Amino acid sequence: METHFIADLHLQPGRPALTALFLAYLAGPARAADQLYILGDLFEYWIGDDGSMPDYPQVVQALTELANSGTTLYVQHGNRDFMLGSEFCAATGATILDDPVVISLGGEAVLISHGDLFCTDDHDHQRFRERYTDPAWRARMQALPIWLRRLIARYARWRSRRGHRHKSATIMDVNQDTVEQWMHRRGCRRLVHGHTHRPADHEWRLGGASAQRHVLSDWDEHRGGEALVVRGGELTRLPLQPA
Ligand SMILES: [Mn+2]
Repeated sequence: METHFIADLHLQPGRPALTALFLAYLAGPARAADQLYILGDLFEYWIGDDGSMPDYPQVVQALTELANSGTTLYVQHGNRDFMLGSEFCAATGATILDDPVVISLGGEAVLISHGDLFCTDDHDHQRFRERYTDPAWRARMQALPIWLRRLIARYARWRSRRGHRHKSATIMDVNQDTVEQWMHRRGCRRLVHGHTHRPADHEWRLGGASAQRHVLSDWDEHRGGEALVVRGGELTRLPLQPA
């Protein structure tokens, strides 16, 4: 029994070496996983299954092969690939999960999330999050012509890069009170998330007992990638080196 968690690969057509790193993982270490959870931002942007799936034939194929080999695939939306939809799921065998959601990991209730939900000090981002998590807003986006969605995605990435230059690192990290509220509300003492690109295992006292927050690493074709592997109650971080 092995469960893998990955997030923030930010795959994009212009970074073939990054895609190659992911394909090597899917054909290699991921095969040992009974479940693979992709906690958002697998793609740098996704303008809808109709517009983006043709950009990633190898990724779709490799995910399908992994699913066929017996690994159950779960995907959460990130703030970049929130338009991932039913065609992608039908093609790959993946299931899209709510964000956040509680899963059972070796009998323990664990909260999993992309993570931007907890970044409540970033008010701009929370306004954007309200929009992109609204199914009606997403449906309106999906109804736009592909060329226009492509343009909007390019503009959004430009705005995000510009925005990050003016925001402090603290504002873009999680808010501890928000984290604790969600964990309390969902009855979990362990949280796994991505988004912040600050891989770490945090342990602290929450309501008189120990609590853990595992932040997943983002991926890079030079630095490599990482999967959080849970096996027999043990958590390890598996580094994935570029070829
Ligand atoms: Mn993100």
